[in-house]
Amino acid sequence: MAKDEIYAVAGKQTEAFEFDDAVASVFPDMLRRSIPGYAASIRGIGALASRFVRPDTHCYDLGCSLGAATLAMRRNIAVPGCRIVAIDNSPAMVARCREMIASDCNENTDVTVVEADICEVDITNASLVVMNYTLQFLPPEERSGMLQKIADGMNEDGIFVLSEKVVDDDDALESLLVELHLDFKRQNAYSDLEISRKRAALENVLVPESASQHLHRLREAGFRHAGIWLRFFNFVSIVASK
Ligand code: GEK
Repeated sequence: MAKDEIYAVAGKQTEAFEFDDAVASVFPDMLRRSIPGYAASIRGIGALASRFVRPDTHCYDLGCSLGAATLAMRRNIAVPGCRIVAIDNSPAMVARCREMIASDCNENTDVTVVEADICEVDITNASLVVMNYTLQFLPPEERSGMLQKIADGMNEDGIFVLSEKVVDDDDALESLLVELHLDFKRQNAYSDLEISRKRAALENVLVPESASQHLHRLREAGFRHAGIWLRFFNFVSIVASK
């Protein structure tokens, strides 16, 4: 797995973060070392796929990157006639995702990888929709419309997985969670310089909200049941159903 050294070298830190070829080429290492609970989120998505995906329905991986969640779904879908639609608007991610899917030997479920803005795609007949750490990259004013579209396109017994970096409503807890996340990155061999350069690059690109804001917005979109099923420091994953 190629090592993420993007912010170890001078130069990049003056540009806003982008999902370009340099990021795509080190992405698995970047996520493993940056997102507490990432591996658990992927495992959980697999478990939810085996439980919730119904025959002849669609599954969506919105902001699929290299397709980790898509592959977890595919390995765990036990029913026929389904299609996974994996969508990302980064050409570098989509190209590599297509390679990952092509080299996957489990072909039980069809996968279509689409290069598109998730705000522009239709969601229909969905039994599972996954947004694993992607809503945080949409402008806040577009988030309610996105969730409404997901709710409208989901079947009554379907499930939505929303994973996000969050901020805490309590200032003291927020400071603690930020410190714990910094320690997590240091333990994963990111230097303080790399951490501060990446934080500057993500400013106004990744805009986190509180878990309570997400839960409120989900209820407004028509998800009557919504709650946190996974949390590690300031990263949460929520499941929601209608
Ligand atoms: C995983 N889910 O491995 N339309 C389409 N894609 C977008 C958009 C948009 N409007 N905005 C951002 N993206 C993955 C990890 S990464 C999370 C998701 C992270 C894409 C962007 O190109 C990137 O590939 C992904 O969302 C976010 O489970 O890097 O923290």
